[in-house]
Amino acid sequence: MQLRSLLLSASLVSTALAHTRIWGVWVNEVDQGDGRDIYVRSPPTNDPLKDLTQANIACNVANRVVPQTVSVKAGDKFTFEWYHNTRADDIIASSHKGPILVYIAPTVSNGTGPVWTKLFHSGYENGQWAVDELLTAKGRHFINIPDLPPDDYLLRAEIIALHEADVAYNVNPVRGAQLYISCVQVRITSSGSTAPPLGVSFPGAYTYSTPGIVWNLYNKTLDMNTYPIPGPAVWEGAVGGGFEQP
Ligand SMILES: *[C@@H]1O[C@H](CO)[C@@H](O)[C@H](O)[C@H]1NC(C)=O
Ligand SMILES: *[C@@H]1O[C@H](CO)[C@@H](O)[C@H](O)[C@H]1NC(C)=O
Ligand SMILES: [Cu+2]
Repeated sequence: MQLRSLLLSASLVSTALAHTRIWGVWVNEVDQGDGRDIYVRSPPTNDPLKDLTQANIACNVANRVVPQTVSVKAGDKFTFEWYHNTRADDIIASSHKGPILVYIAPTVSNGTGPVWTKLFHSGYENGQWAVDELLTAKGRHFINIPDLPPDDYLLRAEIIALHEADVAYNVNPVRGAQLYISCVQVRITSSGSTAPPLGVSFPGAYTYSTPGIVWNLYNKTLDMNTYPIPGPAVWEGAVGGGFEQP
């Protein structure tokens, strides 16, 4: 939420700053503990990114090696847990509706180059945005780990909040889609043989004219069911995901 909107609507002040980042993860329903700066390349604040051309669109502004990795194997249920200020709080302002996406890249790439493969995305389904489902699930969404070769990987979880996305950031830098991104260091220990295909680059995968980066949530004649989730199709080697009801 930006200052101009705050001034226009004081009633929104209490939720306007309910921004988000990842607290930690669960593997097969087992809590892996506080991951912040431990196995999550945690951004220093929960502020969104809006400039799609910056290197930090890959793994946010603090993309640096953290000391631990989370061990997983093919088929594991891997759950991301988001938070606002403290664990299990209000997660993200309910106004911040939009899709949720998960990508993977080899850690050795540091997220640079055409290395990102999409494993999951959810936009608008059954009258709900992915962010609505995330809130119902108390900040949790999951993927199943695909059968990839053993290696260290970065899992990039992303929320694209559309509440000011009726115009692109490069046209009006006060508004634009808000991207919340956290990368988690994992190590796949199972012995798959299918490497993820060459993927997309961040920055690069999204531009200001990519369908779904500009979208007017408040346009009553626009069918939300036609919302195009940004980025490539989900890779056919991906094995699903969703929102974990607590
Ligand atoms: C990793 O990428 C980030 C940009 O996302 C950059 O700031 C950082 O220096 C890179 N680290 C290494 C080790 O290349
Ligand atoms: C609302 O959506 C309709 C249908 O896509 C479109 O024709 C119209 O221009 C949109 N209006 C605004 C204000 O974005
Ligand atoms: Cu906001």
